[in-house]
Amino acid sequence: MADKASDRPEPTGDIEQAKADLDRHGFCILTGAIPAETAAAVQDRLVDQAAAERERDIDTHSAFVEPDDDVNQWVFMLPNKGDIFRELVNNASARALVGHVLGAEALLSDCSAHITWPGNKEMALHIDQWFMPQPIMPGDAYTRAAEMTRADQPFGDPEPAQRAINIPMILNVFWAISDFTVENGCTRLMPGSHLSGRHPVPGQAYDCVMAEAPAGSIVAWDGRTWHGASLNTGTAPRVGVTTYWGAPFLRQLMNFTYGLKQEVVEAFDDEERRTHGFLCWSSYGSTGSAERGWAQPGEKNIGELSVKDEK
Ligand SMILES: O=C(O)CCC(=O)C(=O)O
Repeated sequence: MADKASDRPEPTGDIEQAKADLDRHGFCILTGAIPAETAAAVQDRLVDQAAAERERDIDTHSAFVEPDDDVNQWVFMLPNKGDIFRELVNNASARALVGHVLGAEALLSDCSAHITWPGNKEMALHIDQWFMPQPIMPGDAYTRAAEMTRADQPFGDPEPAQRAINIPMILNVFWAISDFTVENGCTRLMPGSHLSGRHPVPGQAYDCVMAEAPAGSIVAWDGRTWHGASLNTGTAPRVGVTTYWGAPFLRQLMNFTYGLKQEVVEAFDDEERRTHGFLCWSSYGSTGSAERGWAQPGEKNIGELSVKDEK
């Protein structure tokens, strides 16, 4: 039997190894995905943006994953906040991992920064696709799909399930923009937990792997993998960016079609417009025609008409 402590993914520069790590362990650490200069440019933009949002008292936090923690800062909707973030979304290695786990028609669901500051609270371990209904046997009771809550889950141990489990619906391609270290609170993850079909028991300690990674790396995890940000016991902020991808029929975490600035969308090529949700998928995301086509803002869509109206 494999030694559990050593049965974990090591940082790798090899994309095929990273894909194999995702399959086996539920996460991977891919080094050198962007050059150090790009990571530094992203960091500069983010530090400035985050400081400006704090200065204006419009800084944002995540009550869902970090209740009562005003130290950690989330900078949401990054495509509106700098062209440089497109490099993370369009990155070829990131897209290869997304294609491997989710397939070619995945959508970008979120692109936001998580800056963990010294003095933060530890984020609880969780899975990203908490909303997925559990597989059932005919006649079993179930939680209604439109009434899921984060508390409404099967909690348990991270061992492989002996029953059917869900497939991955989310891939979180999380970017180490600063170096990720144990001291500054890098993401911790539980190898193999993606195959358990369970959620971590709240408050229980697990033998997680600390995903130490140099700036410019991707730490990517399957939507079923147990993970969370850790305590920053250092002196400088840890800067991470989530580019979080999902199946094309899932509602996106960020409502890009409504919230993106017009000039941002105008600068996108067709593939970027598709990944942000502007292309209708099998009639999902449609804005007037059930056929596959581009979403249109309300003022361009057919409104109330009558044959009595002038044509
Ligand atoms: O900031 C981190 O290390 C983890 C963030 C996280 O848990 C998430 O984006 O779901």
